[in-house]
Amino acid sequence: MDYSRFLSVVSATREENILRMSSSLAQKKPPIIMISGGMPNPNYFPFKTASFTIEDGTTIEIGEALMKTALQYSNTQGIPEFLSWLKDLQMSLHNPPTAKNSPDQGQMEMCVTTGSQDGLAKVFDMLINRGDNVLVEDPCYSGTVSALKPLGCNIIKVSTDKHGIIPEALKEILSRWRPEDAKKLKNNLPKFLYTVPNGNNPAGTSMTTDRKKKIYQLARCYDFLIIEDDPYYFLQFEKPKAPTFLSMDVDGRVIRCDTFSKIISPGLRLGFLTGPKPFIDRVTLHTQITTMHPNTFAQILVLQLFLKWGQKGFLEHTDRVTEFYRSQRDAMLAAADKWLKGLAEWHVPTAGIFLWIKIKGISDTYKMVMENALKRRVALVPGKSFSFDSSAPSPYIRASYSFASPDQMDQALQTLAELIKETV
Ligand code: 09M
Repeated sequence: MDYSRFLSVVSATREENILRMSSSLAQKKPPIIMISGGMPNPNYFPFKTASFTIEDGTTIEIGEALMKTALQYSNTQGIPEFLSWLKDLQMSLHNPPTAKNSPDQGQMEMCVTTGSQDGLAKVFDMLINRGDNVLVEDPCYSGTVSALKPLGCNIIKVSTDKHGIIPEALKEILSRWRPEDAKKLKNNLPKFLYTVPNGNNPAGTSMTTDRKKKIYQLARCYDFLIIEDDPYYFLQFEKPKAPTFLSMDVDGRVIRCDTFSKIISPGLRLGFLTGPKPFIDRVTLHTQITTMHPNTFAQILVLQLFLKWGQKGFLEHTDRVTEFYRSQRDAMLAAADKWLKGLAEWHVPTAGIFLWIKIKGISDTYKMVMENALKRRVALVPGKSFSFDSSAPSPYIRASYSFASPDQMDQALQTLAELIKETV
C-alpha cells in the first residue's frame, strides 16, 4: 500500500525530535555515559516504594529500583516490556495477517497511548486535511464527533441498524466514485471509515462477521482505511468473540484502537494502537511533541499486574468484568420492559455498557433530558450528542448500565417513562 498518500500535511511534515532520539539511544545496552538528556536524577524522586493490593488479596510490590524507572521519562512508543506483552496479546487474540509483512509493507506495529481518545485524536491528525472525505457510522461516538468537527473534513454518514453499519448503504455511497480513481488520488475518495464495531457507543450494537467481511472488501476496492475503535471488545456477552477487522487485514489498512479504560481503569489513561508500521511511526512522532510518552508509572503498574496474571489471568479478569456487565444489562432491560414498553424502542445490546432508546412521539429529546430529567435527578445523554449536525433533532437517548445499581436503573427508567408521558 502507498501509505504516504493518506498522510495529512501536518503529519507528513513531522520530524524526529533529536532529544527523544538521544534519550532512547541511551537506553540501549551497554549503558553509555549520559550527559545528553534532560532526565532528572531519580535519587531525588520523593516516592521510594509502593505496594498495591489487588482483587484476590495478593500484592504487587514496587521496589526502589523499579520505582526509579517508573517515575522516570520513558520510550515514546511505550515501555518495551509492556509493548511486547501487548504484542503477544494482539497476536493471540487477532493473529493479524500483517504480522508477517515487511516494515514498509504495512507490518503490524503497536504503540501505547494515553487512553484510546489520545490514539484516535492522533490518528485523525495524521490522516485529515481540510476538505478530505471521511466515512463515519451514524450515530457516532461523541468523542469522535468532537475530534473530527474542527478538522474541517467532509463527514459522510453511513447508516446503521441493529448489526451496525449496513454494507449496502456503504456501497451505495461509494458508488459515487470509481474504484480505479482511488490509487490515482483522484476525486477525493474517502480516506477512511470510522466504526465502533462491538457494543457500539451509543447504539449498543455489534457488527456481524459477515458485515465486517463485506466492508473490508469495499475498503479494498475503494482503497480506504478502517479505523476500528473497539473499547468494548472484551465486554462481548456472546462467545466466542467476533473476529476483528484487524484479524482480516491482509493489506495493512486497519488501524485498531484498544483501551484499558473499561476493563482495568480509565484513570490510569492507558490504551494502545495497532496498525501498519508507517502509521504507528507517525503517531509516535506526534507523541514526541505532546505527552512525550504515555505515563511511565501507569505502564509499569499494569505491566506488573499482567506479568503476575499472564494472558490467561488477564482474560479471566475480563470475563469476570463482562459477566458483571451482562447482569447489569439484564437489569436495565428488565427495567426498560417494565416502564418503557409502548413508549420507546430499543435493541438488546450484545456487548458494552449502553442502551440506545428511541422515544416514540418525541422528535427531539434534548430538552427533556437536559432540563426535565436533570430536575428529577436522572442523568441521561440526548441523542443529539452523537450527531454531526447539532441542529438536527434526535428522538434517541443513551442510557448506560455500567454504574447504577439495578434499583437505581429501575427508578431512572420509571422517571423517564413519566417524563415521556408528560412530554408527548
Ligand atoms: N462517555 C470511549 N467513552 C463515554 C466515554 C467518557 C468521561 C468516555 C469510544 O478512556 P479512553 O480514552 O480509552 O476512551 C475513549 C473512548 C473511545 N472510543 C467508542 C468510547 O466509548 C470512551 C469519559 C465521561 C463520559 C464518557 O460518555 O462515552
